[in-house]
Amino acid sequence: MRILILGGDGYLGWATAMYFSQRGHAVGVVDNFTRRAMHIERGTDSLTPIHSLHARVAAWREVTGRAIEMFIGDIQDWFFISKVIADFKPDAIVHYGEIPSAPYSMIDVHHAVRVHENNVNGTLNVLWAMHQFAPDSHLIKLGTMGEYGTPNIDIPEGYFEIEYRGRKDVLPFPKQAGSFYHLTKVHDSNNIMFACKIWGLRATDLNQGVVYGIETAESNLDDRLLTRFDYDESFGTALNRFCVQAVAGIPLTLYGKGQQTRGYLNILDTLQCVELTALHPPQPGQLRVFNQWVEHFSVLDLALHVRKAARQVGLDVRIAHYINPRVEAEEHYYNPDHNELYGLGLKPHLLDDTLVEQVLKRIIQYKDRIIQHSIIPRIYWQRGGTEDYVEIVEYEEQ
Ligand code: NAD
Ligand code: USQ
Repeated sequence: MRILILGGDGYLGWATAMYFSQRGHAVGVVDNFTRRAMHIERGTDSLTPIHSLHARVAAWREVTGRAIEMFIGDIQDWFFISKVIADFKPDAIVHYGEIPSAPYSMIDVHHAVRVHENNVNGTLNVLWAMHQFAPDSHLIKLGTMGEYGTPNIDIPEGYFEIEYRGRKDVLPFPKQAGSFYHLTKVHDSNNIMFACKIWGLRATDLNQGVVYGIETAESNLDDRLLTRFDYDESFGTALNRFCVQAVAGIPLTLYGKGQQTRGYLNILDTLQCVELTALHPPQPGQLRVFNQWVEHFSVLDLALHVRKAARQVGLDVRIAHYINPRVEAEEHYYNPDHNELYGLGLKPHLLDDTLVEQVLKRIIQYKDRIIQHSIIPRIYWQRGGTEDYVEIVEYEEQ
């Protein structure tokens, strides 16, 4: 297949590019390095020392003999992205090319608007370019489980049957996103659904949970091929942050009561899920929605798993409860479906099998690069936030 990866310099995008290339697909990557620029803006950096995209593509060719084509430019630039899609003629477009951070989108009006413009306008460009130049291509769009929020009922995969005032219909499940970033994904989903309906495009919205992990089989071939790994308050996700905090000797930053529950998956399973999706495209005019996660944990569960794993490598971990910098339900019902990708053949990796060898040991390798000041949360969803933690709790061994 010809696979175009938007956001191919990012955490998931670079890993995906190598994964498909290694399996013999023709791979192109698009990026404008906006993520690298945001790290400069925030004074933070990837834990892993990532090379430039050009150097990684050259190293990939040297190590495997395989080529990855690069297109450097902004997805918001219609002339750029429409030409790339017209010239590359992709069978599938894997769209990771958005700003992925909830806290970053909540800094102030400028950041909220920037994230909206980048994500919503970029995806609109991609849809129009597909309509005009690649109408048979399959859009594999990274959405998020956070589009649904935390309703007090089960969460289906995108659609549900509802009976109202004596009539029935199958409708999109209601969205209750928890940040301006998560809302961009809701807007994207609506735009994609409309484009499939009117133009007959085919698309899969992957409502992904929180990803963790560093290593993939391809990045393990050579350290020049490592993907980025973030742990700062804006771009680090919960589990990756906790693992770095464990190594840095900083009490784990649990927000609020720690009962917030989310679906999690290893980066290795992101790769599998995207591959399974690409190999099984939907019909023209169809927008499928898959919930892409493997195990769900409360944030406190996660912290306890990290503490247990850290003990195996001789680290003593403490757990701190912070006043929650976000506005979110700290205790809630959570029961989302995730059957579709399993039905296609997903063989999941589990947290306890991967935490020590594939995550903690790699972090220890790069512990001298940890930027301590980037860890404590300082972006507040509403006024009156504080960076002090409330208490350190000595939880019993499970
Ligand atoms: P990332 O920031 O590491 O990668 C995104 C890449 O897209 C970056 O390299 C960035 O420079 C590029 N990009 C952004 N806007 C662009 C534009 N306008 N033009 C060209 N390139 C652009 O993020 P990630 O963690 O790899 O996430 C990838 C996607 O998956 C995102 O859409 C994110 O919302 C989604 N997602 C991520 C997670 C997670 O836990 N990492 C979970 C669910 C969904
Ligand atoms: N949390 C803590 N301590 C921390 C960081 C986070 O307790 O130090 C809590 C948060 O309050 C939240 C939960 O952990 O309740 C998850 O937070 P996160 O930062 O790991 O995840 P989130 O902000 O939701 O965003 C991440 C990715 C985003 C993706 C989303 C999937 O950055 O791109 O869309 O995960 S999901 O959470 O399913 O919406």
